[in-house]
Parts: sequence; structure tokens; C-alpha cells
Amino acid sequence: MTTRLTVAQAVVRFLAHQWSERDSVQRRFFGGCTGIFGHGNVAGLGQALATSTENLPYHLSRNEQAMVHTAAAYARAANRLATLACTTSIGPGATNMITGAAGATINRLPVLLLPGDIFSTRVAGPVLQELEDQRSYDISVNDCFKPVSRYWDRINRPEQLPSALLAAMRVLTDPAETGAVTIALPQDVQAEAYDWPEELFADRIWHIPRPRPERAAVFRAAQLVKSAARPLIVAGGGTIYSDATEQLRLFAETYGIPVAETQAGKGALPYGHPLAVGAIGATGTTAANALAREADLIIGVGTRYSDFTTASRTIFAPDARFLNINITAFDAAKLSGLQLVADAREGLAELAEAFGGWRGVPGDYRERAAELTRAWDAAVDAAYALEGSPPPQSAVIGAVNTAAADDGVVVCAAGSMPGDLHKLWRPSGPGSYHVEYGYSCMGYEIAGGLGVKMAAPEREVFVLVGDGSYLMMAQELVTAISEGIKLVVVLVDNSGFASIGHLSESVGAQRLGTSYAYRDGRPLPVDLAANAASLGASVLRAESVAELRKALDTARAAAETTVIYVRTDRMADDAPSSEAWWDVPVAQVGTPNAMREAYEANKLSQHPHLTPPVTG
Ligand SMILES: Cc1ncc(C[n+]2csc(CCOP(=O)(O)OP(=O)(O)O)c2C)c(N)n1
Ligand SMILES: [Mg+2]
Repeated sequence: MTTRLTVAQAVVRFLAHQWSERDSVQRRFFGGCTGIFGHGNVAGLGQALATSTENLPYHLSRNEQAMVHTAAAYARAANRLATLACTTSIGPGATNMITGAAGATINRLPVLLLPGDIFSTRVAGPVLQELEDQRSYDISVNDCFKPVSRYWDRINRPEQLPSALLAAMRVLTDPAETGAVTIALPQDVQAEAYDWPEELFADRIWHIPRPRPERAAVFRAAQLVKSAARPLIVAGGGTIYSDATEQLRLFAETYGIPVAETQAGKGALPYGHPLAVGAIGATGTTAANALAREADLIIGVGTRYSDFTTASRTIFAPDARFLNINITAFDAAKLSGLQLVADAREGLAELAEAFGGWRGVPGDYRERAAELTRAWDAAVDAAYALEGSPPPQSAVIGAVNTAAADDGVVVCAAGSMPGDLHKLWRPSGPGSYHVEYGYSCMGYEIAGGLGVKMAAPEREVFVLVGDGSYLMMAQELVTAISEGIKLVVVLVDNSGFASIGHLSESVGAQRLGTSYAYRDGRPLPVDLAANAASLGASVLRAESVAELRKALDTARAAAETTVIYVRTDRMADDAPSSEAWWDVPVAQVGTPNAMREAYEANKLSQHPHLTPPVTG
């Protein structure tokens, strides 16, 4: 039996029949398709989506980069068990997705990208928006997706489609492989009909594996942990994606091991858990960072050890050992760690089993962690209680934290807020904290918030966005409004870049290009609140912390997307210090000597971490 459909119609039908399954729970893998049409996809995927009776809702986005962020955020909020497909025209519509693709791949999140491509037949070429590579007619701008995709293909003939679709699904649903998947679809091929075998469209259930660790590795890992005096767990995003947080809590409690969290892992343990020591690294808590310095064993769970996590490799003792539980061997091998290549939940469970009757770390270590956390907690209390006009940023975060309560989720990505959020935010549990800090892409915020709300409509979504990020990509507010997807957007306007401003000053770059002003320094007549209102959002202006609290209550109770506009001081930096470093080079000549010398002194505390995890 065959069915005659165009390539694009076949793609739509196929996508609507893909399911994921983990722990016996089955769900649709594609929650929908976002897109923007042009001549490269309108007659293909456009026509196919318009006439389809399949369950694949279409969402019109306003920018192709944004729609990839939306898809990645959706995937993250769904713990990688579902995502969105993204269709674009050719040329600029396609390449607009490259930044989003890189973000998804870096954050290990599945997104399916379907850029249109130039005519496969080439008869009419060069077509509008064609690159015309003089070395080869086989190259198009879509080749730029190759380094940022975990699977890449171009469908020049209908016969190529079935194997490409299966390969795409394999990569999207493999937690060790996943990231952006690109299938470039030439505009003529999309509209071409073919007799497809019926089985192509059968419901397909992709089992999301929970690989168990190798037994010998578990045995070695158990010995290593039992011999440690001061172990510290570093929980990364993999802990949350694997739904290992309950197992992590049990493990930590049973053996008295404190848990520090990366940006992607934040919320693995809820705030207030006696072993939760909060954020680690360059934007960490003083509690987690003190324990990191003292630890003789780091147990990394689902972390890729970014420079922020390791404070550019200065936060751990030079001779610390590492045990890395990771589904990806690439990450498990980092920092010369003992590799436990496994699903986070399975890895922790098997490790605990291998401990036998081990009673865990002596109680005074647990007490030390609690004491350090109490001190940090008091610092956060003080930062949250700051008042002033304009409101201090930490008080803004505190007010949003209160408003988010137990069902809220905070979304952020770039600027000075991700660091402050990592330090200060008190998460209610996994899924309540969504800061994209793998790519830290300005413009992710509103687009990402949309994806979170689409994947988790029961949650109240609070997007924190700086004026810089807002100016890069505010357009998805229109999508939120037209689609009736409710967001609470807190727009923090400090007339420029607080983050890069501070950084610039610290490296002798004199804050060049970090303030939004006329060339002579006068303030600009820009009104971002009016801008948000003009895009159709309800807008509330808050000039004090008290007004902000009130506005947050109003926005929470509202049915529609609300933007709360708050001005802050770009020069202020009121969050308590992490007492940790981040490696950004200082010019070797042309800056004050003391600045470069201080930099070089810090470089001396960087460790290569080459200690073998086990000897003999
Ligand atoms: C797309 C992109 N371009 C540049 C950067 C580098 N960068 C990081 S933060 C930042 C400024 C962000 O400004 P704003 O959103 O106003 O936040 P603030 O620093 O003022 O809190 C820049 C330019 C980035 N992260 N992403
Ligand atoms: Mg700013």
C-alpha cells in the first residue's frame, strides 16, 4: 500500500505520528510546528500544513531565530521528551535559525529545523536569496547549519526522505546525542509528489533510554566515594532532564552529601532542603564555593562543567578527584574524572546499591554545609530586602521570586540578571528555574518564555529581560498576544549593559559601548514601556519595590500578557559576591599594570585537573 503525497505533506504526516516514551509514559514528540513562510516553503510545508488534518498545530512566529529559542525552551520544559518543529523559507529565513540552532545544540536540547532550500533542479537559478557559491552549485546557505547540528541532511529526491526522517528522530530522542537537527528541503522537492509506503506514517514510539552504568565502573565509583572525606555533588541539567531529582534527594540525604547546582541544574533540589547549598562557580553561593574548595571528591551529575561552573577551573582543589555520572561519555571524561556513563537516575541508584551498608559522610560535614548555607541565606535576605529608587536589581529579583511562589518559573538568558538569579533565586523545585546559560543568547528571554508556557501551561511564566535583550528581540510579545499565550514579562531597563559595563571596566575597556545614550552622553528619548504597549501588551510601570510587588500581583491575576517596566541603575551591583573568579583576559599592554598583574595572579590558581581518579 502506498499513499501519494508531496514531500512536505509526508513530512507533516510523519511528524504528527512520532511519540516519545519514558518510564511507560507516552507523549507526542512534536507539540506543533512554528514557522514563517516565504517562497522557499510556502508551496511545500505551507500548503501541507494548511491542508493537513493531522495533529500538528501551526504557530506563526515573528523571527526565525526566536522560533528556535521557543522550540528549545519547549524541549527543556518538557525534559527533552517533546519539542517543536521549525519551518522557514530559504536564504535569510533559514540562516536566521543558525543562532538558535547553536543554542539548542550547546544546551543539548532537541529541535527540528526544516529550512527551505534552493531548487534541486537548478533550472531557474540563481533563485532569489541564493548564495551562488562559485566553487560549487551544491552549496547553499544551509550548509552553515552543519557545525551546529547533531544531524544534518538535504533532501534532493523524495526517496531520500524516509531514512533522513528516521535518522533525525533517532538523534532527537537520544539523550546522549540530542541537539539541533536540520533537514534542508529544496523548494521544488517539497512540492513534489511521491508514492510513499503507508508504514512511513505508522505511529512510531521512540523509547527514551535510561542507560545503566557498566558494573565495573560502578564498583570503582563506589570505592572512590566511600574513601572520600568531603564529597560534593554538582548537579547539572542532566539531573533534571533525566527526572533524577528524587533519586538525587534520596542519595544526598542517605549519605549526607551536599548538593551544589549549575545554571541548568538549579532547582534539582528545592530551596530550603538541608543539603541544598545552591549555585556553584563564578556566580555561585559562598556556601557551595567554600565546599567546592574543600572537597576531595566532586560527584558531577549531568554537568558539562562550563567555565562558570568551575570558576574557570579555580574553584576545586588542585588534587580534587572527580566522579562524573553522565549520559554522554564526552562529558563524563572531563576533568580526568572516573566515568560513569549512564542515565543520571540509574547511575545514582546503582551507585547507592553498590555502597552496601555504607553510612555516609560523618554528620559534622553535613552540619558545616548547613552553617555555610545559613550565612549565605542571610546575605540573600539582606539583598532581597534592599529598597531604593530606582529599585536595586536584587530587590527586583526578590519580588519576582515571591510572586513566582510554587507554581512559577523564571526565564532569563543574558545580561547581569542570570548571574544574580543563579546566586539569589530560591527555586521551588525542578522546572521552576529556566535560565539559558549555555549560549546566554540575548533575545532568548521572551521567545523562550513562550516555549516554556506552551510546554507547561499550568505554570505562571515570569520572563526577566534586560533592555539590551529586549531591544534585540521583543517581537515575540506579538506572538504571545496573538496566540493567547500568557507571559509576565519584567523588563528591567538600565539604559545599557550592566553586565558588560562592569566587565569592561574590570578589563580596562572603560565601559566603551555599554550605555544607550546620545554620543554626548545625554539620555535617549526611548520609551520601552510605550514600545511594549504598542506591541499589544498590557503595561504596568513600577518605580519602587512596593509598586513592583503590586504590579506583579496584578500581572499574575491577569489573563493576558503583561509587561512590567522597571528602571534600575546600570552602575549598581548589589548582589552579594560569589567570591569566585571568571577568566576574561586583560590586555597585556595599554592597561594599568596592576590590572594585568591581578589577572596573572588569578591565572595561577587555575588547575588542569589531571589527577587520576583511581590509582593502583
Ligand atoms: C546575542 C548576544 N550578543 C552579545 C552578547 C554579549 N552580552 C552579554 S550580556 C550583554 C548586555 C545585556 O544587556 P541587558 O539585556 O540590558 O542586560 P544588563 O547587562 O543591563 O543587565 C551583552 C552585549 C550576548 N550574550 N548575546
Ligand atoms: Mg540593560
